[in-house]
Order: sequence, then structure tokens, then C-alpha cells
Amino acid sequence: MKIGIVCYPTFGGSGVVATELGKALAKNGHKVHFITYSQPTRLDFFNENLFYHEVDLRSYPLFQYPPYELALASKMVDVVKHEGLELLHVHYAIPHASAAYMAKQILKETNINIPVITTLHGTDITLVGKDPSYEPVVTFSINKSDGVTAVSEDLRKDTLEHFDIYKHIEVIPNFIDLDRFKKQKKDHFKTAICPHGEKLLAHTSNFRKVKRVEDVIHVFNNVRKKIPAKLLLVGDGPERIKMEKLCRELGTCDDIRFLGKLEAVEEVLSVCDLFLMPSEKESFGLAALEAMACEVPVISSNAGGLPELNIDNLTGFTCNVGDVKDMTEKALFVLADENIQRFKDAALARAKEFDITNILPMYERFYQKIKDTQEQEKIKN
Ligand code: GMT
Repeated sequence: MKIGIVCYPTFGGSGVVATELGKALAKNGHKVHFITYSQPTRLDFFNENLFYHEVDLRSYPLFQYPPYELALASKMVDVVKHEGLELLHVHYAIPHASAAYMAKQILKETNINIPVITTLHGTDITLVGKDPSYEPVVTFSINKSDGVTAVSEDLRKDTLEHFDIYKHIEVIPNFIDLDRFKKQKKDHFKTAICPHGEKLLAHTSNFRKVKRVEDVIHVFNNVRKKIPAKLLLVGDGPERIKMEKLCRELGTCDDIRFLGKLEAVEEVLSVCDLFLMPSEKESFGLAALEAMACEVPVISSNAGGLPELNIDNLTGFTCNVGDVKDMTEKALFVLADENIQRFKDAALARAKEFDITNILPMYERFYQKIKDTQEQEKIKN
């Protein structure tokens, strides 16, 4: 199938999922055309079935805000026409679903009927989408998509609860490439960071408020009062400076390393003992899945779709949002020598259920179903 994928190309869960999906589809023989405003971060290898089209965003002195959505819609029209795409799959509703709707209507004028699938990733619904400044457009463009998927059952429910949606929403969870995300032998790295055999905790995120990185630091601070431990913070974002200040106030700077944005996060995860994800909202928690694939148990909040991934008292624990005390107790329990191995084994076993080889066919079947429905409608009319 010739598929167009639209996503945010930067670091971030939805862009990662879209890019990895495109790469896997290309390996399976589909022709995949990425339409984005810059080269997706993980689109880092050559495959004869992969193509990249950059959205041509022209500015003009009159525009205080260059109209990205229009440039994107125009690019979609161009690529669908000239590459003969059979389906458009847009990731993150805002503004990709409404831009795709516009492209679809333009293409209809030339008798091209392109099916559009929208994947809801999380904050496009739970934070930004609910805002009155976007809600009517989000509702409309979800209803006008030919197919809609959500990355967890919780996100599906949340969407139906807060938006007036009459469209079926298919749940297709995030996935992981276990050939890349697996425990690697990086003992030298562990020894360098934890020279005295300290336990190593980690958190990776885009350091937005919703991630509650301050809870990570407080949990870690409590843990290190009981057992020798170190913390690695991977990623960058608006909250990072505040978090550095918090470390200074707590006097934890010597035990915490801010590593910034890392490409090979799996190398860091390979030497970690526990992953912390105390998010206020989290539709799935791809970063936690990446940790689990590297045999790292997870202490997370019970927000959103996290309990669908992190099974309480098996792969780690889920706690109420903001309950630092409970998170600390559970972290110490998991890290205890007599417990840690069973949690590590369970984390890996659970991650295997989300292997790309299990999830890719779900997308392929969904694409075919949407295409077939469209064909049948064409015959009827
Ligand atoms: O986590 C983020 O803030 C980034 C965001 C995105 O869209 O790039 O991630 C969302 O999509 C991921 C992939 O589907 C999910 O694994 C994350 O849980 C989700 N983030 C939130 O819901 C906060």
C-alpha cells in the first residue's frame, strides 16, 4: 500500500511512534511517504520504500503566525496526487486531522477519494484538545476522519467522554522494537556512575509540567536517604531549569545527572534498576515501555493508560498522582535485593506483548478495513 504519514518530527512520543510505524511498514514492503516540517528524528536510515516530503512553510510580512495548517494541507494534496497515495495516516489530532480533512476535500474536487486515519496520542485530547480554543475543530476533524485510533483504552474513553464523537475509535497501543530496546552489556557505564554499587534510578521525558519531574526528584531524595542510589534524568524541556534548582535546594546534585536529549536511550536504560514516571496525565507511557524492554521495572502514577501497561505489583507499581510517600515505599520494595529480579523479569515479559511484530498487523488490518469500506461506499454510490 502507498501510505502518507503526517506527524511531529521532533523528540516526543507521537513522532517516535509514527516514525517507527512508518519504518516497520516500509520493511514490510509498503511505500511510506512522511510529510513533516523537518526530517523526523528517528528517520535515520535508508530504505527504498521510505520517502520524505518537507512542508514548505512560506512566511510573509502580513502573517504574525505563518499558516502551517494550510501549507501542510497543500503538501498533502501534492503528495497524494503525485505519488498516488492510497491512504493518509495522521498522528496527533492538532492540527493534523483538520489539515487532512481540508486536503481530502480539495482532492475530492479532482475525483480522488483519499481515506484519512487519525491516531490520537494523548495531549491532543487530554490537554490541548479540550481547550475551548481548539475543541470544536478537534471534534469535527475526529468525526470526519475515515478511521480513528487511540493508543490506550483510557484515551478512547476520555475522548468519548469529553468530545461529542460518533465515530468508532479503535485501540491500537504503542509498540516497541525489541531488537533495539534490549538490555545491553554496559557494565563500564554502570561502574562509572555507581562506583560503590549504588542502585540506579532513571526518568526520561520532555520535562513538561504534566510529567511531574519534581515528584521524581522527591522520590529519589527519599530513596537515597535509605539506600545508596543515583538518578539519571534524560531529556529536556520547560521544567528543566526549575528541576536543577530543586536539586540544589535538596542538596542532591552530586547524586543526580541531567543527561539532556539522548539518541541511544536504550544504552542508559540497560544499566538502570528502576524507572520513575509520576505523570499527571499519560495516555500510554512509551518511555516506560522502553524502560521495561530493557528489563527495568516501573514506579508510575495510575494516570491515564499507565495501568494498562504497568501492572501493579508485577512489573512495578502504580500509585496515585502526587503520592510521593507511596511511590518511595514502593520504589524501596522493588529495589530490595530479594525482590528486584522478579520485577525485572516481569517488566521484560510485559514489554514483549507490545513488540512491534504484534502491533504492526493491527495497523495493517485497520488500514485495509478502512480502504475496503471506502471502496464499498464508492460502489454503492
Ligand atoms: O509525552 C508527551 O508529552 C509527548 C506526547 C506526544 O504526543 O508526543 O506523548 C503522548 O504520546 C505517546 C505516544 O503515543 C504516549 O506514549 C504518551 O503517553 C503521550 N503523552 C501523554 O499523554 C502526556
